[in-house]
Amino acid sequence: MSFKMHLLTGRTVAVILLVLLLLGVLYSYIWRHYRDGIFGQEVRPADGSSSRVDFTIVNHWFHLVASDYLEYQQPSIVQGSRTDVVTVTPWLAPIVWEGTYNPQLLDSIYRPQNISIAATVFAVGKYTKFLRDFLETAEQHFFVGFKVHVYVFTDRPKEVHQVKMAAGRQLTVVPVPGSNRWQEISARRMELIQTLIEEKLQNHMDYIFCLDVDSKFHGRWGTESLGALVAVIHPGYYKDDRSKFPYERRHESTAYVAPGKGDFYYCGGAFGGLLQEVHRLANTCRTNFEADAKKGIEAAWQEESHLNRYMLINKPTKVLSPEYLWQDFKPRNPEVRIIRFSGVIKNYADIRPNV
Ligand code: 5GW
Ligand code: MN
Repeated sequence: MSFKMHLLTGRTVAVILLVLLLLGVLYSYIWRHYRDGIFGQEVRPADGSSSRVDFTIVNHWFHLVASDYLEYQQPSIVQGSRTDVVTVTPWLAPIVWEGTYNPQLLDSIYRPQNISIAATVFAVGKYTKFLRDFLETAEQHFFVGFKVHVYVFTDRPKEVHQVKMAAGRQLTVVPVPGSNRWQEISARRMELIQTLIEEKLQNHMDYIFCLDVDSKFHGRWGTESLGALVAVIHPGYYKDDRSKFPYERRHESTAYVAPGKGDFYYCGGAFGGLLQEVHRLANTCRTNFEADAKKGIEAAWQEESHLNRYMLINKPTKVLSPEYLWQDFKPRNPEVRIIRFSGVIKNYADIRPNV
């Protein structure tokens, strides 16, 4: 007894405390790096500047829990439900076509996760006239039964029609300055998406979709479209050889795509995914757009060209078929069994500013 007491006095106690302190510091240091290594995502802009954006851990995406009670048709492993179209990319991302998925099964997986989806839409100048149809049809078809937050960016907030929205769904109007130059509107779109994610959505929403306003929903657009990085195949080029894609072809542009390269031609009018993925995309496209502008270059199809360049290098993890952005003036092709979202026919002279 007296021997132990002797050991635990004076210098010994100090040494033990010091060792414990060191162990504590070491432990928290290791734990932090371990955690960051697994979940952390540093998003560096393309120009290599040091801004850092942290996103909360998104677990649900990696773990799909189905209900034990739902009964559904057995999926076949030898007989594809669609044989008239390609349903997977060479990098093994699904290409979503009607008939390839079970909406009830998908919804039953995602509903308990209580996911939230942000949607951005720009209505600058006379484009506000498209808002009402866009918003009303979104209520009927876009992620029905899920938490949806629509952000309308406009220079005419008074013209935003009050649309009755279901519980759990809301609309926020974000005032932006007007502009007569499409180039400016286009460039600002990516910047505003980036800032919205950084300032408003981070840690609140899971997914984001960025959509053109001159369009309407006609059919379901839901959980089947979820993915880390989601692109939509442009309805105008999906049967064409890549040499016909209207990529930016000048070397000087950061959107340049070499002849003989390219997977699909994607729409600038609809893209999305997880917040951190879309943040990275918006940041990169904006930076590249600005680098081009400094050299006096404007890519062939503005941000659509930059988006296509981005998606060539950063492969989308889910690809949506042209069902997800058709054009009203185009007759429906037989492989397109349903049109879910489609650009309306517009009178350009009537709506676009004189440039
Ligand atoms: C578009 C073209 C030239 C000049 C201005 C515009 C423009 C686009 C505008 O004045 N206001 C506006 O809000 N936009 C936004 O950009 C809309 O959300 C629009 O849907 C999107 C893309 O422009 P679009 O739809 O005219 O392009 P396309 O290729 O779908 O015809
Ligand atoms: Mn459009």
